[in-house]
Amino acid sequence: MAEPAARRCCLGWDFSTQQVKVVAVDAELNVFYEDSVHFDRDLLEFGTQGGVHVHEDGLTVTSPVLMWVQALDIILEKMKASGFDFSQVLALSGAGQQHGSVYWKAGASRVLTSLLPDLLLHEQLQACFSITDCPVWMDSSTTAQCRQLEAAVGGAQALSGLTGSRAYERFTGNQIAKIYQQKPEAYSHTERISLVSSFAASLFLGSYSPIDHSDGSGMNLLRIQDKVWSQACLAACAPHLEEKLGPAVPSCSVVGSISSYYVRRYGFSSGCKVVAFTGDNPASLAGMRLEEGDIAVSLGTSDTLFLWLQEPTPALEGHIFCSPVDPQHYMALLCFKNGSLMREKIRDESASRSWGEFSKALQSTEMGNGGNLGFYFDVMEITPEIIGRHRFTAENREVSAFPGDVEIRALIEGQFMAKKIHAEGLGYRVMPKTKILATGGASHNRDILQVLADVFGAPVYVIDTTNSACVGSAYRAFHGLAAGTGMPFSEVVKLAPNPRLAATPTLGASQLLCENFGRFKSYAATNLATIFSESGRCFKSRKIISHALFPRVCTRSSMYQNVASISLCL
Ligand code: XUL
Repeated sequence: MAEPAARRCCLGWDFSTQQVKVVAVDAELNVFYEDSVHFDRDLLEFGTQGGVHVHEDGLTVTSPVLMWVQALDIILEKMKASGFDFSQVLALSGAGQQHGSVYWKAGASRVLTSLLPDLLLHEQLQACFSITDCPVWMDSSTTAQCRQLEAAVGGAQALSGLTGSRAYERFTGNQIAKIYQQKPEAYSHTERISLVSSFAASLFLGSYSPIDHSDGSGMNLLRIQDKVWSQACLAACAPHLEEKLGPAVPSCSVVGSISSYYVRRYGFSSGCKVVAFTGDNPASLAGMRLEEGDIAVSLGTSDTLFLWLQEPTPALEGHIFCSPVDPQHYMALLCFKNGSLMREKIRDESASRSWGEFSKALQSTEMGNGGNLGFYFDVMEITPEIIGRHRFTAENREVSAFPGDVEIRALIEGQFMAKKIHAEGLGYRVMPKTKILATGGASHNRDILQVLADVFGAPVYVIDTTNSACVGSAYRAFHGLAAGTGMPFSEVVKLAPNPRLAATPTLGASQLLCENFGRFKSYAATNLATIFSESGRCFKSRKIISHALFPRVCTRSSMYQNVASISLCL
């Protein structure tokens, strides 16, 4: 699909878990070139599955750093062979899978700054890493380090208030702490620690790129309010960490010009700017062109929400990151495990395995579902940590089944009400100009989107996000170029194709759903309170994570008893 015409453009890169991708976007914001290198398929010698190695303990997950370097070599050579005109690239930026970390060995900086254009990158960087298998976001082996970090700063909520998230195993500070504790030699021989994003930017710069504020928020180390490293968190993770991390910079910073290596080997212009790389989720937010008050909902295997926030209230669930496109604002990320798989199960059970029947059920039932509410978590949910199916009638009676069409509406209304509750818990408020951008498998079902519009009281648009991190990176490169002029990101991307309107809220929906919403919240709160008081099991207080998000604890005893049987797997 290459079109070797001389088109001024920006490149957007994505160093994701399974592949490296690139797109070229011209000044009218048309994507005119795409390419990718798939780790499992194109770099067989590294023997990864899904781009990673899962270690014997089942918890440790790493990727070889040289595989990422070699993927960049391959893709650049492919572009060159296709006649891609690198001299037209004004700027580039990129995204990396979040939380993963790269450990540059003492002396690596010298190699980076003197790359020889006759050799490939991986031939020159072989000996530049003190850790060759990098921990990635799928790693969950650092529970001990998480507890240490939370204890050091006064608990999970205190850490969340500082850094935007309670301690998560995959977050980089905890990964660094594990490396320091288990491989102290390697740690002491490390001169610089990068995120996957800033590592990739460093390859283009030919020197160490700073970490940007948005991806830096996924480390449990950056104070998201004043955007400086937290000395308390640094000290709790490892010694001399600040000097190994280097500074953190605003996400729209130009971090330098491209290394002469790329000018001489590939014909880039020496004026080509490198704009700070960021995490894949922040880059996707840019690719979807989220604006103040907007929400993006990805309805996939699991459901993910991105929110644009002005005044975040960090909680024990979900993550707050600095915004990648507006230094004053924030984004939130919420992940719900019971997404499409749950919808498919209920479709199979209650709609004869047919999406058509599923839609008919939504059309034939009233908004508000006659007061019937349902919670459906067949796999252990993460937001909050809960499992089980529970159904309540309008009279607050728990029942073991609903008629099929009621079941279907209870599932969909329940899934979206839960999202709204958690979004509000992080400080999100629907604004008159709010748009909901839906993507993923279930975004093809208009009736599901109608419920989404009704629950949130905002119009729903459908957007294709296949390349959103890559395209968002190219948009961010244009934004970085314009940063000196103070032009807002929304202005930079105004020519990009508009999403398609799919559903508008039904008149009166929000009033009708309001009561259900309150009851839904109460059930969730009561549920946790009940389990807390009635179970003989031992709970860690941080596990009662929904309390902050479900503040309206219901005191009506009938309702209290109704939920006593809800099984929380803690
Ligand atoms: C976000 C996260 C994942 C990775 C995937 O917190 O861990 O979405 O960014 O690449």
